[in-house]
Amino acid sequence: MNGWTGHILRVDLTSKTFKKETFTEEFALKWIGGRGFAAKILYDELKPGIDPLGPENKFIVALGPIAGIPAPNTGKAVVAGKSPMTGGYGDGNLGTRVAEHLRKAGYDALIVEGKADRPTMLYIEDDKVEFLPADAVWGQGTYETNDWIYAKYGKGVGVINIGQAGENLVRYAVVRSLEGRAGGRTGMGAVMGSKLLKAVVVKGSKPIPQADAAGMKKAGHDDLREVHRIDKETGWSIQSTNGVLAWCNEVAALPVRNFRKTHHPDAWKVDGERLNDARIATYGCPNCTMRCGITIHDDEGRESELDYENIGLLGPNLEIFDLPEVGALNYLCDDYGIDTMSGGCVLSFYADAIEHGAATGDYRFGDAAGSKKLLGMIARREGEIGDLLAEGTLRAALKFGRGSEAYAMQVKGLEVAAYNCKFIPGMALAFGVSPIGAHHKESWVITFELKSTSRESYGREKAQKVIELQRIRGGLFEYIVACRFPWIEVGWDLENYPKYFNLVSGLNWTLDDFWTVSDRIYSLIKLFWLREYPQTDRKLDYPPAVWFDPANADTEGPIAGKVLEYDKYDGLLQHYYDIRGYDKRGIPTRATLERLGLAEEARAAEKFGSLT
Ligand code: PTT
Ligand code: SF4
Repeated sequence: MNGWTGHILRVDLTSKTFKKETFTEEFALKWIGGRGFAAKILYDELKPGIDPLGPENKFIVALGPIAGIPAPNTGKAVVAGKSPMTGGYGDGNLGTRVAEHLRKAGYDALIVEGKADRPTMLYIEDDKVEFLPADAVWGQGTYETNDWIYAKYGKGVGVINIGQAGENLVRYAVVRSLEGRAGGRTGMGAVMGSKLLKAVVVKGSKPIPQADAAGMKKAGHDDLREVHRIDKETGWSIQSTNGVLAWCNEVAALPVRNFRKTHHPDAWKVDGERLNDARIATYGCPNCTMRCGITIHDDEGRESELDYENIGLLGPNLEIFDLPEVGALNYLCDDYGIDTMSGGCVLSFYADAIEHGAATGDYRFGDAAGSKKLLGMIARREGEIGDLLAEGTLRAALKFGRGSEAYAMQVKGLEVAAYNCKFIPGMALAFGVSPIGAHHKESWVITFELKSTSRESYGREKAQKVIELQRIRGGLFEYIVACRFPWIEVGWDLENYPKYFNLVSGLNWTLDDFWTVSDRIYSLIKLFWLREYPQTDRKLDYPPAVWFDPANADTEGPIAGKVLEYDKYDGLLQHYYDIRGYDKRGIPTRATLERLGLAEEARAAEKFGSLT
């Protein structure tokens, strides 16, 4: 089967056994790979209601037909499982050499089941699978763990690993890869930790089956050069993702003080220009020629790699405007394996809760030293507060009470990304309907919304655009498995992706064929949620309440006096459901499911919740 190895590696940590399984062409064409494979496997194999941190959960690494093949930005892998943050489907996408090595070992996906009886490192080399003790690095951070692995196997192998946060089941622990970065902010590091799985190391040497290997090689090489040229021409990677910070500040979309404010006069101190000035090195994922990772020295002289999300949520959101201090918080998150985004939101929520009398403590906005200390306590689940904050913002708010849930900045239990949508209805919708909780990865509609439409509008065109972007970002790039930055940041033509897909598979797909797959995967994920939350209703797709609160409106600046309006947001949400073919609760109708080839999956869901 060209385009796929046709095999999945299934590993059981409890019995220390493994199986090489095959999948059919029908499965491949219906789900393509990455998020598609992961969602389908989890839907079929997980019993609803299982504990995401129990041995019944599965940890999946899933690749796509172009993953690992030299072509623009294909060094990415999807990590997935039932999310400890949300209780729904969870995944993330990280740069790692595992993408190439796992495919060269002969697999399109890895499923890890059960729980080891001691800290374990899974070592996969082509057909060989070993369960190796990882006691030597259990309790260590991701940097030391990675060094230990590189010392054993050399730097060329594929590695993913966790830090103390994953080991201690911090619900928003990430999976780390030092060739790339961090992924699975839905708590995939905690899923690994719950299985006592410290690391996965992969080395593969077989060719990846491709219909036109020579054509793909040429296209890949030419295009890598071309993407590099365009990136240099546009100058995007001079500031990389953090180029957006100054704009967010200008348009009142920056998270400041737990999203209470939308801009700050000191924001320039941590903007893209300052980040580039402080640059000491540049990092990139495998197969990337527009390397977006900028590292700086933190306030203790350590190398820390910063992106917009890390800076936005650990900087302005905490009212910390010193880059080396933000760098230190980011370094600690990376080493402990804490998601910087949820970590930043949890800290800002705690400061806000203290300020509003819902919690006690001496932590304040602007307190870099206190933030460092708290991150350590969270990673170790130390003391009552470390243990509670390790549970995430929503669970902490439910404990604090006193109305704090309204300013817990999360949707479905996952903390929001660094876009303050107090008065940005379309982007608020994008967070509301993201299938994994509030994440910008699915639909980054904010630039379209602010540059091409009226900010005031709750019109159908915004719901339509959210869906269009979801099909590309949360769809195509997550199942073909490649980084979306060449397309979104430097204008690399989307048509290139069917081109690569057709070269490796020998098929003749167009972009329209892909959109059906995207919709199918989104609908299946909705069914996953329905099974977990049979009482589900449209409120699950609402952004944080504080964005609707007139008392929280800005008192000056471009959006003074403005907040989101409930009725209008609900109307926008309804447009979204109507276009997608979902019912009033936000669940795909039976007709929609049948149209997408999900009749069987619908029958399985109906045991848990009714369909319309
Ligand atoms: C992603 C999320 C992001 S999204 C960022 S910064 W970003 C944060 N990075 C973290 C980090 O670093 N360390 C840490 N301890 N926690 C972190 N949490 C946050 O995780 C990432 C890039 C970026 S940088 C983005 S937007 C794009 N994301 C892509 C995606 O999701 N899919 C895709 N097909 N291509 C993408 N390209 C870009 O990749 P999650 P990465 Mg990450 C230090 O996975 O769970 O979605 O969290 O993947 O390898 O780090 O690359 O301004
Ligand atoms: Fe990785 Fe950045 Fe390159 Fe994307 S653009 S592959 S995130 S280095």
